[in-house]
Amino acid sequence: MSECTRADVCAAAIADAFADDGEIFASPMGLLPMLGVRLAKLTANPDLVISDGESLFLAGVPPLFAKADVVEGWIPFRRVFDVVANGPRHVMMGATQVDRHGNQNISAIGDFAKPTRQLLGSRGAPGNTVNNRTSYWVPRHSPRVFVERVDVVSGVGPARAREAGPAAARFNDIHRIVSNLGVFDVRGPDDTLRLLSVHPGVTVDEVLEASGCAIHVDADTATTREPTLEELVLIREVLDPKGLRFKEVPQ
Ligand code: F8G
Repeated sequence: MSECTRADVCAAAIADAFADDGEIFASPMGLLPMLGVRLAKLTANPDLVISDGESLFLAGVPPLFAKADVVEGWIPFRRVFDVVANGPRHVMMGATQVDRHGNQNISAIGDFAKPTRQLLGSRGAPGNTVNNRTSYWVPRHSPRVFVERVDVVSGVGPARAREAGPAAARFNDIHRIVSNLGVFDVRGPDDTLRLLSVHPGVTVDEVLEASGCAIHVDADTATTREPTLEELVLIREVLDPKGLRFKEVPQ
């Protein structure tokens, strides 16, 4: 088995973000999140409930983008909203920007009155972040993604959720931010970004230089674990034999 790649490390880090969730609905948005969630279901958390991202709960764990062979239930978008409101869900979204208070933006770049770039719109982010455990995946860590203040708040971080009142703060749970350089949470001082681990081969200074905002660093920062041999076999031979993950993390 050849050395593990950064993409493999990211997949295992994302799997770890879902490892302790138990029997809840995992909603991974994007390729590496989908890979990590399926890896978690095949290893640390077999109770995780997964879907094809469109309308079907899956009983098995098919490779990325393969047709589901065993279907367990019906989960079109309108029913996803029922699960969102009810709570037992962990969503991993993308983040065009994320700020040091854990707010996320997938809506627009620039001044709100006249944005320079229109992105996806906030989509499910506001409802997700006040109802469900929410994590973010950032495939290209850079100062324009990790910013002091997001241009538009799509996903709400802990401080803003508290400002909005107890109903918004009660279930706000920004769990992990996994980037191609490291793993973060929002348990730094005053609920700000904290570096939990750097991926193998990455230094803390590299992470800080690649970030446009302050990030809290504990005295001893861990190194993100490498995937086990079992996980590498699952990633390479079962879930992503075509190497689609290298489109997002080309290492
Ligand atoms: C930037 C930056 C930056 C990009 N700073 N500029 C520039 C400055 C870049 C380009 C231009 C475009 C529950 C639920 C839902 C549902 C359920 C309910 C959700 C029903 C489903 C449907 C719904 C939300 C899911 C995500 C988002 C995942 C992404 C990104 C992308 C690419 C990574 C794929 N920092 N960045 N620019 N959605 N997507 O130079 O300029 O902007 O750049 O939960 O929906 O409604 O509710 O982004 O942009 O999680 O993360 O979108 O938009 O394609 O092309 O990179 O080149 O044009 O000059 P992109 P990109 P230029 S949950």
